[in-house]
This record gives sequence, C-alpha cells and structure tokens, in this order.
Amino acid sequence: MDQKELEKELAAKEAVKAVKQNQIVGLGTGSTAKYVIIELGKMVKDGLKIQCIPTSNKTAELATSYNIPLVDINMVDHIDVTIDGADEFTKEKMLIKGGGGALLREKIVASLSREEIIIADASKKVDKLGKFTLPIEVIPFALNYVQLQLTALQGKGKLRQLDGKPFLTDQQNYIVDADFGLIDNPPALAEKLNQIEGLVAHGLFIGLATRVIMGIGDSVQVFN
Ligand code: ABF
Repeated sequence: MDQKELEKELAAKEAVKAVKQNQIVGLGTGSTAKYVIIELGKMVKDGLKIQCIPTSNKTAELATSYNIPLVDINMVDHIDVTIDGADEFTKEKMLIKGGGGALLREKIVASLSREEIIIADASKKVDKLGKFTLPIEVIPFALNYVQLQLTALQGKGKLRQLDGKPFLTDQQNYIVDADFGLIDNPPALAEKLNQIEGLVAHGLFIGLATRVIMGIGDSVQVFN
C-alpha cells in the first residue's frame, strides 16, 4: 500500500473508535471515507448495531455491499457521528469539500450531526484554503446567473464535465469548480456564496467539523 493510502487507512481506523453501539452514523464519500466503510463493515459483522446515512448513492452501494444497515435521513432527528473526507483542511478545521461531487448531501449530513469527524492523509493539510478549486453545486436553470455572480466575486468558474457532458450530481444538478485563488477569509466568502439564488451548496465547510484526524507517516495527528 502506498504512503497516502496508509495514512487514509490509519485516520479511518482512529475515527471509527468514536462509533458506539446503537448510534446513527453518517457515512462520507470518497477514497478516504471508503476505509471507514470497510472498518464499519468488520465491526457490524462482529456485532456492532448501527444505522447509517450515506452521503451519496455510491457510498450507499458500497455500505450495502458490506451489509451495513442504512436508514433514510428523513426518519431521524439527529446523527450521532459522521466520518467523512475532505479535499483541503486547515488547522482551524475549515474545509474544502466536494471534489467527489457529493457536497450538498455531505453538508446536510454534517449539519445534522452532533460530531463531524474529518479524516485525511497529510497532503490535504494547507495553511490557506483555495489551491483546490472550490466545488459549487448549481441548479441547471441558474448556471449562467451563478457564473456571473462568481465572476463578480473574482472567481473563475468552470462547469465540471464528465465524458464530454456536464457532470450531474445525485440531485441532477451541475458542479461549477471555482478558482478564487488562495482564500484570505473563507467565512466571508462562504457568507457571500450563501446569498446567491440557484447556488444550492458550496464546498466551504466552516464551523462544521468537530475534529480532523490526519494520517501522517505511521501515526495520526488530531486537530480538535
Ligand atoms: C469527499 O470526498 C469529499 O467532500 C471530498 O471531495 C472527497 C475527498 O476524496 P478523497 O478522500 O478520495 O480524496 O469526502
């Protein structure tokens, strides 16, 4: 296994220690979150009883393949703990998420969670967010309008494509990847993006992560 994969797995193994019997658990999306699903699959096999809420169709499929029980998010009034990945994080636990296109569900699940644990390999830690272009989920009808608003905020938006067609999210929306350069004030930018009609979610997660667990070398570092 290469170093990055090892760090992802170490972070996942540390994070699943937070999962307790009879809890409602949010399942993240992506290649790091996959290790959580593998670990939880083993724990369920050994008798752990949990109900899980996936953040994407892909994660739902993967969890089902490991016999992890799923529950409809609309049947619960809280989530005990969610473990998810990120594209970038700072030591203040500000994040960019959405590289995998699941940011809207990830944000809803994070918002309903009492504990949001982010796991990452060491390459995801940055001093300032923004080298990774910011994913923004947009209702197709609003694409042009949102692009104009992003330009007004000095962002360069690019419609994400897959196989020569616009990439579609699980909600059948588009993703615009917006380059704002390094972001000096992420909370202020998040606030401005929140005001744009037709923009359903952006990948700035501010004040949502309760803990970041980073795999580094052969150990983990925790940001509380
Ligand atoms: C999800 O998966 C995202 O929010 C983020 O975009 C991505 C990270 O993927 P990976 O773990 O494969 O780097 O957690």
